[in-house]
Amino acid sequence: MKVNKFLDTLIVGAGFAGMYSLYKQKLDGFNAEIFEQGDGVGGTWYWNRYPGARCDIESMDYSYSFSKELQQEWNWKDKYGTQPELLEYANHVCNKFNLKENINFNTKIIKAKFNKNNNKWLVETNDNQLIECKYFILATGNLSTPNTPNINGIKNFKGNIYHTGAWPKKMPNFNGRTVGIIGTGSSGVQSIPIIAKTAKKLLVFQRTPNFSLPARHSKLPKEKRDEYKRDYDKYRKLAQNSSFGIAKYQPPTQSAFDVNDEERNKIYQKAWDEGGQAIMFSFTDLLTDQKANETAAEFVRNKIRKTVNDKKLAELLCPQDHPIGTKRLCLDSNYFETYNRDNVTLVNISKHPIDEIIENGLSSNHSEYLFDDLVFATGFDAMTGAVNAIEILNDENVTLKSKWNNGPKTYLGVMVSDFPNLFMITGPQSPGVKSQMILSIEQHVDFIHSLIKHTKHNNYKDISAKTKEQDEWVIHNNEVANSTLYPLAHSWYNGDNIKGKTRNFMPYVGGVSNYKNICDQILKDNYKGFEFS
Ligand code: N01
Repeated sequence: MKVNKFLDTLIVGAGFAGMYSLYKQKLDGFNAEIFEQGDGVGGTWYWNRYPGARCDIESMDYSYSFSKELQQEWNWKDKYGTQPELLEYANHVCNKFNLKENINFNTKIIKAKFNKNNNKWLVETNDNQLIECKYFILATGNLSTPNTPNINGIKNFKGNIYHTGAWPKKMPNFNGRTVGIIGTGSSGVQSIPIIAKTAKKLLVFQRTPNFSLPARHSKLPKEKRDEYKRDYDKYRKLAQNSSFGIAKYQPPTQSAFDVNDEERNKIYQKAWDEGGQAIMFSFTDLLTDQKANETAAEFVRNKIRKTVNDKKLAELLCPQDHPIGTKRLCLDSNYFETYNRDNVTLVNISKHPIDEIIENGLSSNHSEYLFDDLVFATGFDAMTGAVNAIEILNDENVTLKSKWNNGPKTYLGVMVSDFPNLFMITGPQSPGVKSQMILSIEQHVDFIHSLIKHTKHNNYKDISAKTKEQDEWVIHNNEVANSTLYPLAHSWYNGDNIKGKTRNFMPYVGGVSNYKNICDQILKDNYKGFEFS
């Protein structure tokens, strides 16, 4: 077959990771291109256009730091970026740094095979292009493969079906319609209050309630924006040196039991009033000690009980199955208040699971529920879904997917042994999803770029991760996770949400600051754990 294009670097995905990676590659004179299946940049913020979609990290943090000019010229309008604003920002970055000329839109990468003879990857697209590249970078995102549960009868449904993670560009009009929504994770929690405002009736099918904290959205006052801009370096440093990559959430210093009940509740109340995830940063042991965690969990449950008028309904909305914070916390605007509306009904499908979808609704062994439109807010095949969707073969014809059958194994979340010159940005066993994503993306891209530059400047043919160091990293990742309460939850962090996926806690929860120090030390230690040929 004829090769259509020769590149130094092929990057998959034009989200924030892919764009920054392309920027770095171009800056250093690499012949690099992105292949992106959508028709625009933005990744998550391109696909998740559902009503109410916005970031749960404040805009002044959730933004690129690599260009001082960019961070000074861009004026965030909202405290938490809305999806349209974030997409506009992504487009601005793309234009400002002339990235578009190196992006192939509407093109999906379907296969990649490493050729040991020339130490290059041969990559195939869905429109039969063949591209040869030396470095192959997966910037495919962690939450980018929507999960639509395979419910019996789905094909029989006559109304419109939507998925929050692949929302149409033209906003559907729910005016006067009865809508059914399945799922009460972040996407459901954000969209339910908005859909409820226009729909004639909204039926929420809840299997497991989630903890959600008030976001307390507001416009971003100019003074606040200016204050940040005046001292941006300071805030970026604070973020880098924190656990989750957010400047204002510095490590707490006392245990939940260092204070009495009254004092503890005062601290929780202050954090609740502030909004966002502040509560989880109140005490040192909230994610390591179940009793400490329960004090915060019960505080939040009591808020739900106070908000929802119907007492039985309030109990149904109170999470009891996992410690607070061990599943990704939702941030909401009037989520629990929405259940006081006459046009909203919560259907408890944990008791009566969905049997099948019928042409005008769905049925359980208990009842039939009729609606015009169905929204799946059922999440993603997280962290490995998008990587496994590409058939990636090493020189011995072994697929990455088969290597990961019992869960992903990576070195630092950036490389996999036996797959030379293949990199992933914020892959499994890195802090990516447990951090301010753009900060982690920048750190990962910088690190990967150092590895690539070192390979090139020394005329090495390839770079790969050593198996021993990779295995040690995976063990370390699991040890860190097992010293916390995270594994107690059934969550997408460990693949529980996907039928048949091996249970494996994927993110590194040792903190972004520790992780960056480890990566920096590896560079200083002569690229420890990597081998070059
Ligand atoms: O997905 P989820 P998401 N039958 O997996 C239910 C990020 N994000 O799209 O818990 C019935 O959290 C499932 O029920 P259960 C953020 O990191 C960020 O909401 O498995 N129900 C659950 O209620 C987030 O964590 C932002 O029992 C089924 C829901 O669907 C991540 O994306 C906004 C079912 C899925 O919840 C994913 O969030 C949005 C079935 N067969 C998302 N299958 C912000 O920045 C699944 N469910 C604010």
